[in-house]
Order: sequence, then structure tokens, then C-alpha cells
Amino acid sequence: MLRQSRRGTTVLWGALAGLLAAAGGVGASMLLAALLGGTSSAYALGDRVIQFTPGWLKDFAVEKLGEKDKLVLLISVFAVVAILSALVGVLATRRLVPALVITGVLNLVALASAIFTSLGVEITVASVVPGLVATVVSVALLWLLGRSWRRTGGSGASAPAGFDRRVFLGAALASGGVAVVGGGASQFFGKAGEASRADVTLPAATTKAKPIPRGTALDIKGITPYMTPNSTFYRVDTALQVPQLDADTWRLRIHGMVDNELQLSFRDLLDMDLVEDRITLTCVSNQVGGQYAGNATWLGVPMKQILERVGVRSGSDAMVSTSADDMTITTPVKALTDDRNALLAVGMNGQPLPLEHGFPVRMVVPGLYGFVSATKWVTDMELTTFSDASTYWTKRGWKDQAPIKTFSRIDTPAAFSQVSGEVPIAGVAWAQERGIEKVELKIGDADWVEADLATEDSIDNWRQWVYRWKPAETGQSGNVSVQVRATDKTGYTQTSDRVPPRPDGATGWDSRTLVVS
Ligand SMILES: Nc1nc2c(c(=O)[nH]1)N[C@H]1C(S)=C(S)[C@@H](COP(=O)(O)O)O[C@H]1N2
Ligand SMILES: [Mo]
Repeated sequence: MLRQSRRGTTVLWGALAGLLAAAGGVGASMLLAALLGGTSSAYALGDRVIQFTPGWLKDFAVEKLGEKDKLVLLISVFAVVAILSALVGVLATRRLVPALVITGVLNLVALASAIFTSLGVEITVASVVPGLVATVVSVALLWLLGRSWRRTGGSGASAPAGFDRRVFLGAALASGGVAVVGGGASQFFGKAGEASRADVTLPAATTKAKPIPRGTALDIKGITPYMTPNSTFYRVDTALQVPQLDADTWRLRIHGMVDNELQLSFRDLLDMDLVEDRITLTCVSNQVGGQYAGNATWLGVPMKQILERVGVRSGSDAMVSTSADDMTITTPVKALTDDRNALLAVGMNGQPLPLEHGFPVRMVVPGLYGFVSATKWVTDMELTTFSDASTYWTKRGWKDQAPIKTFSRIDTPAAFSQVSGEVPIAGVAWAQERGIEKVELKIGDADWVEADLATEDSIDNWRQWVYRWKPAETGQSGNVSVQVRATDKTGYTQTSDRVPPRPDGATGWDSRTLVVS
């Protein structure tokens, strides 16, 4: 009996020792990352997990977990690290040296993930030191904690023996202290972007957006609002921690196949002629019926103007933009220099870009899915060719040419709603750069009927639509299916063929069943 409960106690204390050593290590790495402006090795590990997650699993996560995908990932990584640390702690109560070796190796894996970034090998003080210190700290703490058993000398592997409480307590306090200080420092320095954003005052646009025409917004309950507020604008990116950039030190370098390399500061951008424009942004991961689109007023410098200034050499057909968080995106030079209003944006709906949406500067290109155009936290642009460019998404099987596909979605009524009398069936449709020509519904077995379209703002904005259905007039009852399809101004009508988002955007008709009572 006694032996058993003692063994249980040893396991518990061992697990606790393992957790404490790990917490100390993570805390130390966060503290140094905050001080050196790098990433803590714990987050780097999460980043690498994202990088090496198979494409299908990533697609699944984005689809099923939506914007919580990163939170779920972080919690999972931390849970795995915690379980491993507890197990190593238990091992340490029996065999200290192997436990120390395993701790070292696990830490070095995390360190490696800070060094081998998605862009290649990056050996800098900020990428190496946090992981190295974390390794030393967690090995040292585990050794100290482990010694609290050894001191009083257990008599054999299964003998728990009263351990040295003083040593244990000291080491535990040290771990806790480092963890708290590290976490606090990373919170404190982690707010740098928000502080910088609060200091920014955007100048008025030289070219204002034209007023929103009357009739772009239909008065129907449950329809997607015509303009999307920043707070509800969809967010898609691979950043585990939102990059905290300082507008004062931000620089954008434009180089490669250009006549004159250029480096711009945030001030330089604000001093240029700013243009305001409403553009509907869309994600390639949007499913049939999906919510990954938003319509905002953007403020920025036309990319065309910037590229004229650097002088793009003939033969360059692609621009690779890189963000502060190492995202790389290839965009056709043509889309950045033709008449569409591709912007290097600093403002969103009258405010500096929110941190999650790319503060201080991002790209917005009408007509192209975000993954080939909308680089947030952008810091580098290289003019090159498609044959030389190899960037994040294209390496993962997505296309590098990805114009937004013509799309329509039913917003209301909800699926399986009980309906009667006159029922407004309504939603949005988009075909950026081409414009929406018509939206049609197929209700039950009846022929396609045309919906009323809200006033068009521009071809780069989505358009609301409504069809006022009177089931009694058509004699329809019970479960009735409703399908929607849009036709754009080139005459193309959405295909019913269902394809998934990868490699260049989903197709298929949105549909739902309504119950006529
Ligand atoms: N730095 C960075 N920029 C990025 C991404 C990213 O993962 N990292 N994702 C792109 C994708 S796939 C889309 S759809 C848009 C989404 O922009 P939003 O989050 O502001 O809606 O950002 C683009 N820009
Ligand atoms: Mo996207």
C-alpha cells in the first residue's frame, strides 16, 4: 500500500518537475524573443507545424475551424509539449541523464524550427539565442529538480524516497519566475504594433472614393451588409502571432528586375498621392456558400505609380512580395500595372489597417484572390518572372494565376426555415473586374427566375440581390430546394460542377432547402 501511494506521489512530483522545467524554458525563450525582437522557439515550433501540415489537413482546418484554426493549433502544440515534458519529468525521477538528454533534444527541435524558416535558413541572434537559452534553462532546471530526489538517494528505481524539498522549491520558484517574467515581457513588447498604430494619423485621400450610390444596400433582414466593418472582416493568414510592426521603422524595399531600386518608409507613402477605393476582397479557400469575402474602403498608393517609379524591366511578369512574417506571394505584374486600382494600402474603412489586416501596409488587388495578391505586413517586393518565382502557396499545390471566380451566395432565409406568404430570398454575388450581370434562382422544379439586383457600385464590388418568392402563387409546398447562379458581364454563367478550393477556387451552386407551410 505504502509503496504504491509513494510511487504515485513520485510520478506526480516528477510530472510537475517536468512541467516546471518546460515552463521555465518557454518563459526564458519568450523573454529573450521579446528583448531581441525575435520569435520564441515555442511559437517557432507552432509555425513549423503549420508549414509542414499536409495541404489537405490545412484545407480541412481552415474550413472546419475557420479563424479559430490558429488557436486550436497553438493549444494542441502546447498540450503536446506539456505532455512530453511531464513524461520526461517522470523519467527524471528514475533516470536523470536520459531525461536531460531528451529535454535537450526536444529543445533543439524547437530551436531548429526558429532557424529553418519557410524562407530558408535564417541564423541571426534573434532566431538562435531564445532557443539556445531555453535549452540551457530547461535542462538546468530539470537537473536541479531531478537532483532533489538523487540527494537523499532513493534505493533503486521504484523507491520514491523523501526528496529534498528545499532544492525542489528553489528550482520550482526559479521556473515559475522565469515563466512569469517571460510571459509578461512578451505581452508587454507584444503590444508594440498597437501602440504604433495608435500614433498614426492618416492624411485625407487626394482622390476620394465616389459616394456609395443609392440602392447598393437592400433593406432585407439577414442579408450581408454592403460594407464590411473592420471588426467582422474575415481574416485568413498563417501568422500564429499577429506581427507587431512599428510604422516608424517599417521599410519597403522594391528591387529585382527594375531600373531604380527603391526603399520607402511609411512617411514616404503618406506623402504620396493617396487614393481611396472600395474593393471586395475574397479568399481562394472560400467554399460554395462560404463567408471568406468582405467589402471595404481602402486607402493607399496605386501600385502602378510605385512600379512606374522603379521602372519594371521588360521580361519581368511576376512580383514576389514578402511579409514581415515570411509569407511570400507571387502577383502578375500586369494586374499591378493595368487600369484596375491595385493598391499598396495603409487604411481600411477610414482607419489605419488593423493589426490583423496587415498594419502598417498591405497590398489589395481587385479581381485576384488574396493568396496571390493581398500580402499583409509587406516589407519586400522583388520584380522577377513566373518561371523563377517559387512562393508559399504555389509550393503547396495552388495555382499562381488565380482570378476570383464568379460567385453567388444565399444569405437568407436560413436552411430549413419555415416560410409562407411572400419570402425574400436574398444574398450577394461577385465577379470582381467583370461585374455581375444577373443572378438567377431555381426554386424546386420550376424554371430559372431572375432576381432583382441592387445598384452596382463598381465591377470590383459585390452586389446584393433579392427574389421575392410567393410559394402560394407557384403552388409549391413542403420541402423546396433553392439554387442560385450568377452570370457575369462577360456572359459567363457559374457552373454547377463542384470543385474544392484547391488549386484555384471552388465552383458550384449554393443551395438550400426551405419548408413551405
Ligand atoms: N503576410 C500574409 N499576408 C497574407 C496572408 C498570409 O497568410 N500572410 N494570407 C493571404 C490570404 S490567403 C488572404 S485571403 C488575405 C486575407 O486578408 P484579410 O485577412 O485581411 O481578410 O490575405 C493574404 N495576405
Ligand atoms: Mo486566401
